[in-house]
Amino acid sequence: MKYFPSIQHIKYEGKDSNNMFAFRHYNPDEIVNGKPMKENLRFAVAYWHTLVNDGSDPFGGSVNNRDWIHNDPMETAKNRVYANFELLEKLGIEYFCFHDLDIAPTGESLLEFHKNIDEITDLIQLEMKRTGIKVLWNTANMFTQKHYINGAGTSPNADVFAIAAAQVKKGLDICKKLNAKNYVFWGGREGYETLLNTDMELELNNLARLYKMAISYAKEIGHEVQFLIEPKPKEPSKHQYDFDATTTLAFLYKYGLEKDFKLNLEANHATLAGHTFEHELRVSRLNGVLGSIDANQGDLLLGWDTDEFPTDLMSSILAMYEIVENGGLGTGGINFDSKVRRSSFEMEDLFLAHIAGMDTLARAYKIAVKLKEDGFFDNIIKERYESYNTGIGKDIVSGNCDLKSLSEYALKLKNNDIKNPSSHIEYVKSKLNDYL
Ligand code: XUL
Ligand code: CO
Repeated sequence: MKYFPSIQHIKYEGKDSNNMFAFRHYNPDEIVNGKPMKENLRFAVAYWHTLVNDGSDPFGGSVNNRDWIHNDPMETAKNRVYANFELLEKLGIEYFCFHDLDIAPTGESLLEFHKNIDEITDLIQLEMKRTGIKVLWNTANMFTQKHYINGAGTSPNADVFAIAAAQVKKGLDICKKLNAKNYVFWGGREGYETLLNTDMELELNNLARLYKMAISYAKEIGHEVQFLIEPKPKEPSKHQYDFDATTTLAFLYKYGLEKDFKLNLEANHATLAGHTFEHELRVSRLNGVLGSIDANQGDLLLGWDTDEFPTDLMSSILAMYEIVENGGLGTGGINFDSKVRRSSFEMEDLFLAHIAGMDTLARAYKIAVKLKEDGFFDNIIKERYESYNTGIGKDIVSGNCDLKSLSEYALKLKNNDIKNPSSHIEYVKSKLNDYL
């Protein structure tokens, strides 16, 4: 069965096209920065938002028209597989990402869940073979089911820790079966409601134990995989342990895991943590852990994760600039952890939303490359820090100074000798706008 019979393969038609079902900026084969755009961007569809989400919110039920829904949950799961591959093929997207719970019904027990996963991943494997489409990453959903009420790896209940471990084991088996190069941990309930009843030390030690078990199991089954942690400060937990990139890095260093993990950064999670997306990407890049990204945007007037398709060009440019500076994302890519708005409930909106996101990021990527080629930020930064290239500045950065020698130098200075040039920040922002 075809789920999108009226939609053909989406083509690049250029910026003047009025065809809603065409790319105006994303040309998959265009060579930019030495590579085709599809390789620079490595777009991926998020199974949970695109195939599973029904448009419900805390105030109203399902609204999305989705022809793949069937009375039998296993039939729905199979239909979704076909819909997924049809959508990706028509959009020309080569990757997708999923949680175990997205692809198969949980049934009455973990055993039944695993059987369902086996059946569905057999089907996925066939479709992957037919189309050449790949899995960017998979993950275990350890937050939806009732037993995860107090977390998974950080649950106070040891049985729950064991169930989480079993889900991660199965997740890595699927990862190997479908040859995914990345495996993600997003711990939505790995956090706490109140410190009054929380053994933070045990919970964090246990989380590290779970991660270490995952590393050794991947080795045991001989699957080379990049582990990724996805930081988020809150929601559903009041406080989530992987709050942001910096907090997650401190955790990784404390437990000696910094070589085994990179980060999967999400735009809306950054803003919930009070950061810009580019801040999270910069921190990760400078620490060598920029692994992959979940592309979306939030609404800064709202305090929750709205997971909107990215359409804000300026913020996308600043994010793409970090990827350019990072020399790409390695085995990672750009996953649309984005959902259509509740009022965009038609099947075809899934196409329009992905096209909007892909066009925005393609445009942003090309501008980011131009900014790099022009030395736009490089020149500003070079000039701003030039006092470290000569004299006392050079001595400081080459490690030739101590407090005594610097004090001797400083005591000879008069206040008027200290020259701080203006940053002309308004001019810089206005010049940056010229790139839009
Ligand atoms: C939730 C979120 C997750 C992760 C994967 O905010 O971003 O969907 O991307 O578990
Ligand atoms: Co995400």
